[in-house]
Amino acid sequence: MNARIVRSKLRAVRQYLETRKTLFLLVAGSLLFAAVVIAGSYLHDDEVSRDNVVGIATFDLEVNSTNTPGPIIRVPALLPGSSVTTYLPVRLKGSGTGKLSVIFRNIVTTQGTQTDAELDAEAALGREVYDVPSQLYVSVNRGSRSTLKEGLEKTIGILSAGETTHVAITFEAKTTTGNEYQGDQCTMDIVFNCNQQSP
Ligand SMILES: [Ca+2]
Ligand SMILES: [Ca+2]
Repeated sequence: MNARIVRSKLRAVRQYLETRKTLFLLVAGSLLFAAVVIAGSYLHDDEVSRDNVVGIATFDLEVNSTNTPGPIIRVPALLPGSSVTTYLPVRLKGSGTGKLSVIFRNIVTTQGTQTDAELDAEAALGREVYDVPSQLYVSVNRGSRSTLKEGLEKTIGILSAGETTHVAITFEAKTTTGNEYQGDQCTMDIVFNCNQQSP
């Protein structure tokens, strides 16, 4: 066997040994990784609660057992110095507590049918007069009186969930109302407002 052949065989042996070493290192690394993973996999357990729900509560005011109460007062001929009171149930359905108030909005005044006495009074004043709200007091649940005006708000109080309260709204024509207001009228919306209070 000549020297060239011997060197060739020795090189082949070295390559074989290098390949074995690499394989050994790969296998050893894999075994070490697996050992670490298995060592960190302690016991465990899961429980699942299904069909959970979160929604928003309802908060629904009803006046006279309806959402569309229509007119609640129709008194076209109130005498100065007299008053009229209307009573009606107001209910808060659903959840929560609310602060209830009444607001007078969209007030429209009209001259109406004019009598000779009214025409004489307006002639003496030199102008037409039909500002009816200025001649009306409003009170709620016999509370303080306020002259009716656009946006007037009267607080009623706190309503609990499911509670029904009876609200009395009183209109009173002032004793100072004169002939210039005969037959005059005003119309308005009466808004029942309920605001949720902090839980
Ligand atoms: Ca409602
Ligand atoms: Ca008038």
